[in-house]
Amino acid sequence: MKLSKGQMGARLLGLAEGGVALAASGAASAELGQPAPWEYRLQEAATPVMENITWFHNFLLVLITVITLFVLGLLVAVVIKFNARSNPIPSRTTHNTLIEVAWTLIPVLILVGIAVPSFRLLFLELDIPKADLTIKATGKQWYWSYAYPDNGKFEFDSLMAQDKQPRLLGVDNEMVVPVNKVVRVQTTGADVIHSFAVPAFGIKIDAIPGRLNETWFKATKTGMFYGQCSELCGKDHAFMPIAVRVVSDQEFASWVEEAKKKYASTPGNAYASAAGAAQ
Ligand SMILES: [Cu+2]
Repeated sequence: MKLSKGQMGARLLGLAEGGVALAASGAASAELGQPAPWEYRLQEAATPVMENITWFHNFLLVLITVITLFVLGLLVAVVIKFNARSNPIPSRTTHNTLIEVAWTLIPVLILVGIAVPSFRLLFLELDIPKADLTIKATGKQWYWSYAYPDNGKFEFDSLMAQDKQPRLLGVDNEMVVPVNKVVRVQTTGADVIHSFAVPAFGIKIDAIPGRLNETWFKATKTGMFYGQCSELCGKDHAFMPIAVRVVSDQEFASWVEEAKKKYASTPGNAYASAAGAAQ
């Protein structure tokens, strides 16, 4: 197929417009706490940690873009100005103290500039503030179990629900937490290594058999937030979603009352029955 210049231009313009429209609609249809079609950015932050991660990501993106363009500019200048044709008699300079000090010091300063916010973020993630409640998430082949030791010591299983939306992320029993409260999440694995990850909260932590890991989040928005096991843990690895419902304090309190009754008699609820026996 042969295209005239005008047709070609129109086609390219059309493609560009389509791209812009796609990007705009992608941003518009992006729902809080879950992936969106054609999404290329991080999910919208729902915790202070994720806000920090997003800021750091954007900061680094700007920095590496500027550095890459600068290096590209230098390369282009060298290619154009110093090739054999335009520069037949090359300079014999081998030393320039000012430039050598500059190209040592400036990268060091850039790295320090990256290290400061990087360590601040690391400490924010690892220093768990005084927790309002603790939830223990146990990874199993291939679903999650959530225990609430501070709220009546019940435990329940959370399995992917085929009939629920979003597809492959909906579960039968969601983890429920109160908004604006520090939730400490302890993770372990019952069989193999799993990993507890919720993108909008900025958390991802391994769930390892025989070991208790912990992380935390403080959701500042209510709604549904979805994640996934992020460790290759067997054939149904892709089908053990994590769904967290963030609700108000009153809603959480009434959910706890309901959950205590609903899950008290769950057969095989080893955690609750062991806790009951110990009392
Ligand atoms: Cu897993």
